[in-house]
Amino acid sequence: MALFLVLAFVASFAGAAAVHRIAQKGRTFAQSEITIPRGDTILFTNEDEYLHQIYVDSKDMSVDSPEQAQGQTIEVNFPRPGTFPVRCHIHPKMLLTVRVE
Ligand SMILES: [Cu+2]
Repeated sequence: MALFLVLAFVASFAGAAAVHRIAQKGRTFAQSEITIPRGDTILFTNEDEYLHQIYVDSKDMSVDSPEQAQGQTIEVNFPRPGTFPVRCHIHPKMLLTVRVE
């Protein structure tokens, strides 16, 4: 019985979602695109001295974060497959393309 519980515990973590980190630095995202499995989370950390913000506006996903001071991290989960542009209201040129498989 104890062995069964251990195996069930391991199995439940084998498919666990991962976390990716992308900085906002120099008024841009540290990378312009990323491909992740469905259910993963991206942590966006503001490494600039000015404010940033995160938004996604697509038919399958809508995110609109508060303004993000230097050093603050915003966490965004991507539960659905598709291609999602991640942007910043404050800096319209900032664009990260997230492909969720
Ligand atoms: Cu910004």
